[in-house]
Amino acid sequence: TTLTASIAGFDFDNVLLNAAGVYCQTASELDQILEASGAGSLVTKSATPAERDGNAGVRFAEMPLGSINSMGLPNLGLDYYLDYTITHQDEKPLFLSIAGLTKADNLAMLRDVQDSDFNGLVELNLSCPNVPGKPQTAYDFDTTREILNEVFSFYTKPLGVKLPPYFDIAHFDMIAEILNDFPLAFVNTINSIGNGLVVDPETDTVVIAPKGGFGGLGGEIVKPTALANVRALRQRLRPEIKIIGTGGVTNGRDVYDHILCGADLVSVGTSLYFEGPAIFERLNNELIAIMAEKGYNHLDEFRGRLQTLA
Ligand code: RRO
Repeated sequence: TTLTASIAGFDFDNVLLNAAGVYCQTASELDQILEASGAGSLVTKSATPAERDGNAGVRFAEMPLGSINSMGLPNLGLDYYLDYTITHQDEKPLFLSIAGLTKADNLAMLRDVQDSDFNGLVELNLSCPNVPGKPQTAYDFDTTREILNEVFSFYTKPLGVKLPPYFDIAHFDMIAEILNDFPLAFVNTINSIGNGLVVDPETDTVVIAPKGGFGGLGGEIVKPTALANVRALRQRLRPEIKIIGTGGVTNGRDVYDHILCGADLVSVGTSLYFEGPAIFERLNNELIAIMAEKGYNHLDEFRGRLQTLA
C-alpha cells in the first residue's frame, strides 16, 4: 500500500499535514511536525508582514464535538516563517501560509516570497474570521477576483488559496468560476466556520474572550460542511487545481472520506491540537487498514469516487 500524492509537481509521502494555525507558530512546533511525526508536509502559521500578538484573553476553547477560536492572527512575522521553510525545504515539500490584513500587505509579502529562495507552495489565506473589523475576504467575490488578478500579474511560484466554507450551491458556482480563471496550484477548503457562539451552561457565559465570544468552529462538528466544500469544488474546478481537504478529521475514516470527496491532501486542526503530532501516524495506520479491507493499494483508486444514490 502507498499513500503518496502530488500537487503541482511536488510529491508527498502521504496526504497528511497540520491545518494552518495549529502546531505551527514556532520553530519548535514546526520541528515536531516535520521531524517527529507521520505528516507528509506542514504549513506554517498564517503570517503578516510584522509579528502580531493576536487577540487578548482566552481565545481557544474546547466545545462538544470540536473547538472555537478567535486567535486574531498571532504570528512571528513573514521573515520568521520564510526562514524556517527555506531552511527545511529540502526535507519535504512545505507550505507557507500568508494572511495580510490588507490587499497591499498580501501583495508585499508575495513579492518578498517571489524574490526569496523559497521553492515550496504558498497558501494565501483569504478566510481568517477573527480579526475585528476585517471580513473574511473570500466571501466578497469581487475582491477575491481583484486580489488574484493582482497576485498573478507578478507571482510565478506555486500558489493556492485557503477558503472559508460556503453554504449555498450558487456560491460554490460563483467561487469556482473565479478560481478557474487563475493558474492556482490548489485550494484548501475549509477554514473554520466563522463566528459561531458557544455558551457555557455552568456560568451562562461565552467561552472565549475576543469579539464577545464569537469565533471560528473546528473539529468533528464541521466535517459535513468540509466534505460538502471539498466535493462541490472538486466537481467545479479544473482538474489541474488540486484540493487540500480540511475539517473534522479525527480518524482514518475521516481522511478516507475527504479523499473520496476529492481531496489530494488532508489537513488536521482541532484533533492535532488535542492529540499532538502523534496523530499523523495513527491516521496513516487507520487509513491503511481501511484501504486494505477494501483491497485498495493507492489513493487514486478511490479519490473523488463518492457514489450518489439513484
Ligand atoms: O488566527 C486566527 O484567529 C485564525 C485564522 Br488567521 C484563520 O485563518 N482561521 C482561524 O480559525 N483562526
